[in-house]
Amino acid sequence: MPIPQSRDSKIKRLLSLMLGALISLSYCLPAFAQRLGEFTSEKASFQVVVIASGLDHPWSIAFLPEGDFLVTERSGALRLIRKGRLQDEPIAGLPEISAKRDQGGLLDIALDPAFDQNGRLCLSYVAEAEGGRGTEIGCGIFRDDRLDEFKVIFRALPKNKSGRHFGCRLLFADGYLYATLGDRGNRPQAQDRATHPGSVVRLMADGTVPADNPFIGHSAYQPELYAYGNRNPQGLVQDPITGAIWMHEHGPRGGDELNRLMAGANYGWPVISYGKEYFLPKAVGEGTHMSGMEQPVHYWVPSIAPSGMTFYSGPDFPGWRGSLFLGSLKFQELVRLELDQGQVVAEERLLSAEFGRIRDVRQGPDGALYLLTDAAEGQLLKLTPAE
Ligand SMILES: [Ca+2]
Repeated sequence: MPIPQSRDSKIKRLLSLMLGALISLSYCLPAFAQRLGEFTSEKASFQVVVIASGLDHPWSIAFLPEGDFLVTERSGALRLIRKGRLQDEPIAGLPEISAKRDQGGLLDIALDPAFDQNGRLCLSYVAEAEGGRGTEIGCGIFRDDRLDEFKVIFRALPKNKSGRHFGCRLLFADGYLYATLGDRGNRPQAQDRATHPGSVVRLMADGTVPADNPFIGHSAYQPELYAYGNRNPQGLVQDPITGAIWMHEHGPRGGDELNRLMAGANYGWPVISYGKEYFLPKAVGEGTHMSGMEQPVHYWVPSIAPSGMTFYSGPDFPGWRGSLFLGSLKFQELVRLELDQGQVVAEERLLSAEFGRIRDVRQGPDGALYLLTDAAEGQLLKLTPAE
């Protein structure tokens, strides 16, 4: 016999049911979400669904508090996906961006850690000025679906006319903003601490230089530098458990690297590398080891062309917890690395050539994995447990 309920408790129960439905709706799939199939990993079974299509070479994702997404397109637009629908109009208020049919354009987006309170977000992009093009970072306030008060907080100098190796992954961690900068196709700059290209810089959130950056006090060096000797780093992520920061970079022909980011470290490019020249069977630089230069934790020969990167720590895939995921542009794969004591102990390749070049990989606030595919009709995909 059912326990009689007061009218109040019935209303409470109804309200709590409605609230639960609203919460589960916030990141749930739109009714028209297209399911692309089920796949198996050594440690999980998963399905892939399309969240949005029609993105022009998307580069990076940010997760908004209400379950919406902001996605950068390399061609220069910032797009809003609201309630599972890509909005027609790009976000207004962006700076002038130099986007050509090369590696330059609008690149990364990172929400300020206090985004919920201040609405602030930062972008990395390529800008043109005297001397050519270069990576810049600027931040603005996202309100009423536009970007207000946009301010440039960093310019990588010198600029040049090359269309290559702009980086630029952004990471807010431990109160700082880190950014990776490519060598702009001018290799010696990676070892030259008087220039920015080919390095990782560390800024305060407002763009000022932290007083304890490692090369402060060397007047010839750029004060923003945190590490150097990088070719084209485009992955940067913090381990949510250990707090360590990991990065990867594109090698030449072979020699893509996974590195631990450390203050003041020299990652060796172009003096040491596991890669070869593009048109010669000739190694780049002076070998693979040199004292004073870091060895990568892991490297890939042949190159995978690594893109976005994330640690997985969510509830959906217990077997993937602690794995480091990265996209491979070249092999059109999702790469899963298992780490133990800071070393890579296993590597698994997923989704080989299923969906094209994978440009970004992120764990969403809902614990699912999200991917961007790099194409003129790029997609935002979501990985959830197989049904
Ligand atoms: Ca290196």
